[in-house]
Amino acid sequence: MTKRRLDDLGIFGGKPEFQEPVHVGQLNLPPWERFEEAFRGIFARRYFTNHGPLVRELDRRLAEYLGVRNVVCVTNGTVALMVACKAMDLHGEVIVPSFTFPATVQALSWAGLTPVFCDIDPQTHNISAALAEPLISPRTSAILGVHVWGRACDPAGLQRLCNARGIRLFFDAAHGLGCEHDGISLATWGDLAIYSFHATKVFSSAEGGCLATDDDRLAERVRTVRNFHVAETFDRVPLRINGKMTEAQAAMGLLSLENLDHWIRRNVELYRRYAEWDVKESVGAFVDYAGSQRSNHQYCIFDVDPARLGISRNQLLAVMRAENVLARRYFYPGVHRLTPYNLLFPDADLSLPATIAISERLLQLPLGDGIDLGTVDRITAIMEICYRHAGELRVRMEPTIQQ
Ligand code: T4K
Repeated sequence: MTKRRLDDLGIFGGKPEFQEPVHVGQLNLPPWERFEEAFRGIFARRYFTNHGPLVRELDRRLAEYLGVRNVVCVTNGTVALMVACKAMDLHGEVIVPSFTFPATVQALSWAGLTPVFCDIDPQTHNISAALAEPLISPRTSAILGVHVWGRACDPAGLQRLCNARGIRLFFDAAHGLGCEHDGISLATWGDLAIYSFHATKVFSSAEGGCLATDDDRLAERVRTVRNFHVAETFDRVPLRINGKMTEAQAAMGLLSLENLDHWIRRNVELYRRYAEWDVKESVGAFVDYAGSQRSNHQYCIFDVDPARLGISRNQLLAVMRAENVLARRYFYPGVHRLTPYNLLFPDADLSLPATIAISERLLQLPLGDGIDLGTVDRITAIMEICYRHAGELRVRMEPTIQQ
């Protein structure tokens, strides 16, 4: 039964709206029969890894889908970033947002590079050329832009800046498979882009990722760094790693690609349902994917402004958790506030005001094939109770959860 009053809410002792947890991740599943068939093939061939036929097919099919000359599949998105840094021979400092998943910055640390945190534009949630330019120093070797939520991270502006200053540009497009900017795939900007195929992404190989580039020579270096195997040798490559994707991952990835358009359409449908509620109630908290973007709509983001919604993001989160809706606070509190970066850069807060403000406001709500329109209606019904009874809710939640 739909909840109507504050006392119906789980946080005040009501029965949770959902018996099973409702997750933020996409967790999309290809048809079981097709998966079984693919695995029968792997068993029959007894060929499990080391650039098998399915991985090579996925490389090819993704290159076609993304409109780039080369795709190199790897174990996951984090390894893709680590491989990228070594293949590009980066050194010294790399300018990077703090408003990102920690893996973006940790990959730089693994590669022996120093992150220089750049603030974001509060509208786009991304860094821009204007924000990055003052951070360039003689030690800067690259800018690593992140296409947060799959929204393009000022690619043309950053490209102009990097060309002018003679530094490399690469992108973390972990969220961006299926996204375009001005009709162009995000894969084609910069020297290369990396993607994540984690289970929570719209395109999944359970774990997985890839590097995409139009630069054939860079692609060869990527292939070499990705593989500790000595059969492929090239000139000076700093360090190698085992980042090879398995055949099992590739099987899942190939089936995901077949279903990708369907899953994106599904996300759009669910996203619109959230948005309809947002517009009807004039909450204005919904972060849209308008303009020149084509988006995979993989993240449903509410910008919780307490002045409009009446309660804070953390209060809404606590209400959702009590209903078994496992909403998430990506990317709280900003990587620069996490150890070891808070110890290395104790004054970073001063130069990252938008990062801090945005990280304290956003809440990601469930999307993906595992939920339906009815689930969205039940979630927005909970939000509606919060919105309509915000004053009383604030008082009753004190002093447990404030900010
Ligand atoms: N760059 C950026 C900008 C990224 O966002 C990421 C990863 C990366 C780089 C690195 O890419 P990878 O190395 O991961 O390929 C999740 C994902 O693990 C991570 O891939 C993603 N970004 C990040 C935004 O979200 P967590 O720690 O928040 O996820 P987790 O495990 O808590 O799962 C989310 C929800 O899904 C939970 O409610 C549990 C549920 N779940 C999860 C998995 C894995 C399931 O129900 N089944 C599952 O199999 O990081």
